[in-house]
Amino acid sequence: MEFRVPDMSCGGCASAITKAVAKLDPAAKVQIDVAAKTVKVESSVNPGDIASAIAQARFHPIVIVS
Ligand SMILES: [Cu+2]
Repeated sequence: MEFRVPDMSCGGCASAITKAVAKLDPAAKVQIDVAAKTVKVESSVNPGDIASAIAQARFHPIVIVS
């Protein structure tokens, strides 16, 4: 699945998002491109729940590929 996170702007944001996803699913693989503002996640958790976890870290993710 892939998300666009427009309010992600630096490595600190990226690590906060990675931690938020890992808290929900420790087995998730997270790949972040800060410049493109995209977050790719490999996880068996559904995209809505991953988006909620990212939102709880105070970002505003948009699902672009589920
Ligand atoms: Cu940042």
